[in-house]
Amino acid sequence: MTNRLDAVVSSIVEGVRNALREHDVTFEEYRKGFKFMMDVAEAKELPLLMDLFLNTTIVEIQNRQAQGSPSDLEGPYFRSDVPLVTDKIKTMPEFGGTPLVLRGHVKDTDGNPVEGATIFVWSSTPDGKYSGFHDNIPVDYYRGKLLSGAGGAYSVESTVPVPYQIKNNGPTGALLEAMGRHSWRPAHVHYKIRKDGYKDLTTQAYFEGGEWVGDDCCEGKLTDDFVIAETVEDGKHVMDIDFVIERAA
Ligand code: MBD
Ligand code: FE
Repeated sequence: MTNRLDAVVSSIVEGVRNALREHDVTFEEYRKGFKFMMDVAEAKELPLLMDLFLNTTIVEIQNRQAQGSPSDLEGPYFRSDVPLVTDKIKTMPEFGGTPLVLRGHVKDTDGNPVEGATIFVWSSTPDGKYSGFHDNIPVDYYRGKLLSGAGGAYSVESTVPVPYQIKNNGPTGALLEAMGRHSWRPAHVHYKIRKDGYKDLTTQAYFEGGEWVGDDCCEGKLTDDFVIAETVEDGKHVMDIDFVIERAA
């Protein structure tokens, strides 16, 4: 029997060794890299670093086999302890923001509607914060879970999110800066669709033409499936998305 753990870890180590050889990395540089990893651990930025460089690759591998809609990064700000919402997600009037209607359908891979699926949605405030994590914004704002109804339809109103700058005042931000890279993600809406008997679908949607859509620091978007052309109806922006979920094995 092959030892998969040994196979994967050995390949990772060999890949890193080859990178060091390729660039004639010196002992001094090696020590700096070593210190960087210690700093990342101490600043508790390991999840951020993984989102930045490696998580997308796992999503990419997952998407190779997928029959349903493409997955995307979950990111660090999912919360399952959120209220059930029907027509409106709570938003804070003092933040303003443009109304955004999130609507569409949940279907299975045969195109049949899926009713009673739970759709978690979460996105940034109009000033780029996530509730339940930043500035003491309560967790029941700017996020919620809704249920798909007749015909698999869902619809809920929130506000348009903005481009998001990942934490840039720690070692990860310093690395990006030193590499000459930026720390921005395009404006996005997160979704997680959950239904008994089906695989969870965790994904994100973006706005066509939005800043950083083609230059996400986390390289989150793997396909253009959920880069959505916004339409405006009665002064409200609309993000219309049909999700296809796959039966669990
Ligand atoms: C986010 O909001 C996000 O979605 C990801 C993937 C990483 C950092 C912040
Ligand atoms: Fe996010």
